Parts: sequence; C-alpha cells; structure tokens
Amino acid sequence: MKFVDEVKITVASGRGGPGAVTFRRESYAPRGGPDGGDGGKGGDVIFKTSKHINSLVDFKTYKKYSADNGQPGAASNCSGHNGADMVMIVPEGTIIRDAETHEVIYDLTDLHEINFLQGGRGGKGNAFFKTSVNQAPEYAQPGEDNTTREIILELKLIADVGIIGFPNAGKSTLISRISAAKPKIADYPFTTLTPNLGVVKVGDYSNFVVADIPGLIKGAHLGVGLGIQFLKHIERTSLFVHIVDISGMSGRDPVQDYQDINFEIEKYDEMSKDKDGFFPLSSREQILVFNKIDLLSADQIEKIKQTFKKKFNVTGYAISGVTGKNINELLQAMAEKVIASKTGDQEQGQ
Ligand SMILES: Nc1nc2c(ncn2[C@@H]2O[C@H](COP(=O)(O)OP(=O)(O)OP(=O)(O)O)[C@@H](O)[C@H]2O)c(=O)[nH]1
Ligand SMILES: [Mg+2]
Repeated sequence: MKFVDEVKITVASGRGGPGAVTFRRESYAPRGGPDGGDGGKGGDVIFKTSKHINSLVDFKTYKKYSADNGQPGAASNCSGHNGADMVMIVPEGTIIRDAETHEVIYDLTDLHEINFLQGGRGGKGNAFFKTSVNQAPEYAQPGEDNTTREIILELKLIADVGIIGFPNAGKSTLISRISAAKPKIADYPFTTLTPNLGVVKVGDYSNFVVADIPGLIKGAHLGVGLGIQFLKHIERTSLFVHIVDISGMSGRDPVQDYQDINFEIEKYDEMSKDKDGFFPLSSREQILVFNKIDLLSADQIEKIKQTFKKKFNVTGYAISGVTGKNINELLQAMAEKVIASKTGDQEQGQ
C-alpha cells in the first residue's frame, strides 16, 4: 500500500525590472547625457530539500508562491535591486510533476537543490543605448517577463511512528486527535480495516508521520482477527506507540493485552527473519500509553502504573484520547524520540 501526500500549487518567478529613461541634470550640464540605470533581475523559484520535514502539509495553506519582481532602474545609472528568490523547502523524495500532463519534471530524491524557474532579466536603461548617432535615446528596455507554472508536489509518506494495540484500544481516536487524519472510530473491534496515516506537527520544525493500523489480537500470527499482515506497514518506523485500554470496560485485562501484543510482534519477527533487511519489530522502542483514564479514578490509574512497573519495569503515559488529557506530554515525548532517531540516522550516514 502506498500513502501519497499531494499538493497542487502555482509557482512564479519574478519579472525583471524595467530600465530607466533619465538624463543627467546638473547646473553645469543642463542637457546632460542619458543616465538611466538597468532594472534588477526577477527572483528565481528554487527548491531545496530538508531532512527535517517529511510532509507537504505546509503547502496546503497557500496555492501560489511567487518570487519578487526586480526593481526598476533609476537615474544616475543606478541599477534596480534584484527581486528576492522564492525558496521552497520540501522533504527529500518530493516529486515535482506538471499539473496538466502529470509528467515528472524533477525527482528530489538525489537532487538536493534545483533552480526551478529563472526570474526575468532586468531591462537595460537608456544609458546603455547611447551611440554616436543617438546621444540621447528616449527609450529603455522593459524587464523580461516572469514564468509561471502549475505543478503537483508529491511525496510518498513513510511513517515514523506506528500505533499498535488491541482493537478498540483507541488507536484511531488518538491519531484523529493529534493529526488531521479522520479515520472511522467506533465502539466495536476491527473498525479500522486499512492503515491510516496522519501528519503530526509539533512546534515549527518537527513534523512526523504516524500510522494507525488495524488492531491485533492473540493468535493474530495464525490469522486470527485480521492477522498480522498490517505490521508490514510499520516495519520502517523507528518508534511504536503501544496503546493499552486500561478502563476494564470491555472486560479486558491490560496486562494480558500488553503481553499478547508483544508476543504477536515476536511471532511476526520469527516469520520474517529471513527477509532482506530484517530489523526485528520487537527491538523497536515503544512508548507505552495507558488509555481511557477518563473512566478511572486516580487511585485505579496509579495501581495499574505500579503493576506495569513491577511486572515489566516499564512506565507509561496515562492519557484520555477522548478528553485529550496528557496528550501534549505524550506528543512531546513522541517528537523528541523521532527527532533523536533521525539525528542518529544522519550520524550513521556520515
Ligand atoms: N472513554 C473513552 N473512550 C475512548 C477513549 N479512546 C477511545 N475511546 C472509545 O473507544 C472506542 C474505540 O476507539 P477507536 O479509536 O475506534 O479504537 P481503535 O483502537 O482504533 O480500534 P480498531 O480500529 O477496531 O482497532 C470508541 O468508541 C472510542 O470513542 C478514551 O480515552 N476514553
Ligand atoms: Mg481504529
């Protein structure tokens, strides 16, 4: 399955500034020669890739991105300022397509910077056109026109965080709270039948992608429930958020659920250990989340935390996906771990 993030936008370079038609006017030279300066160059549209962004969500607010026009030339042979470039920072792996033909113009997987549209050249001022036969040209060149292009930016999303847990644990509720994803949420198991991806924004710079996959149950590796095949969608995520419903509402035992999910993950590893690039899911870092705390008293929550600490030596975030309680703390922890794992990747790559 392929998740694609896509935006259609228009980009425009800047027009060149016109050259000026002016003549020197000094008290001793009332009919001075031409001194009109050249217009400035229009700004370019440049694409640069960054490792720190992994979605196109930032391009969904505006439809058009324009570089500045060059400034007109002025008297005394002053050139106009060049227009500022429009620098588009996009995730690595972004593909730029023509909006009409869908033809790939650039693939920014290996390219890290391209000058996509050149700004128009500035026009020459009248000083440039002075010749022996025409000492006082009354004309200057207009600035060169700009270029506009409608394009599609496309990015294959790769999840950074996978949400795992039993059916009904509240995985889809969580992703709908922290991202713009709007999966179906319902009070019965196996509501989610295909993975959902959501882009989470924390602060200005850290976007990351979270995947909500169908729930697992005991025996999933034997095909019980929907099976474990959806785990393949989170094989490349560095972090799991493991959600446990601790409300006891549906007669579930949180300790048993937690163990069952981890057991199924180990089974998945056993079954896939001969595959190329095998990297066991059971070795991935997990953030444990105790969900549905709105249905429990503080004492009950504390007791469950203690049990997990004693039995597995793990601590977790106690949250409510419905009321939003403690979700900010959880998000912060997710963002920090995702950033740390990406920095780790970069260092390994050097
Ligand atoms: N009281 C309460 N209910 C919750 C909370 N989080 C989720 N729920 C409810 O639990 C039910 C299941 O939530 P989902 O988000 O669909 O659970 P899921 O883990 O995605 O379930 P599957 O897609 O079936 O695997 C829904 O009725 C939710 O409203 C919570 O924090 N508190
Ligand atoms: Mg769901």
